[in-house]
Amino acid sequence: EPSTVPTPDRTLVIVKPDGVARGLTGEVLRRVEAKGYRVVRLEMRRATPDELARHYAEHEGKPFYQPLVDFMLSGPVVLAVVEGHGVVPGFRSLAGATDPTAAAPGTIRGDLGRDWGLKVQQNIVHGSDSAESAARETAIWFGADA
Ligand code: RTP
Ligand code: MG
Repeated sequence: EPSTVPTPDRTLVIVKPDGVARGLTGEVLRRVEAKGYRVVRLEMRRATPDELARHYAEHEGKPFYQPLVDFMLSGPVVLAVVEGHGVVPGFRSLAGATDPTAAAPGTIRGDLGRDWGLKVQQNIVHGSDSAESAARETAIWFGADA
């Protein structure tokens, strides 16, 4: 990032339990760094039910909500704060469509994901959908000072 950019944008990336279990953490971070974005915080741990209730509050009541929470509790996740101008839509482009069957080849989900016939789409990564979501989610996972 050129030092003339005063406040680079930030997004919250999560390598979901399927991505971690399949050994794709390095591949996801490689794509993020190869694109030119910078990983500024990185942590592997298990999510808690409280963190997931807050993170996925917008989906509460939807049919995939409980399967989604159970999936996200099924193993460790890797949390990354990623920085760079335009990184919020930029990482969404790298990730590809939510449904890995529909996601274009060249994207993380399109290249590495598939339909496993489960109640919830296991699609390797999460990326914040707006700057406001990124700030909210970063505070959930890393605290207000992140
Ligand atoms: P994400 O939040 O994980 O970056 O993905 P997204 O914006 O593309 O998708 P969103 O609509 O926010 O949904 C959150 C996650 O829920 C799972 N999902 N499964 N019908 C289904 O099986 C279904 N719909 C959503 C996916 O893991 C999705 O990423
Ligand atoms: Mg989303």
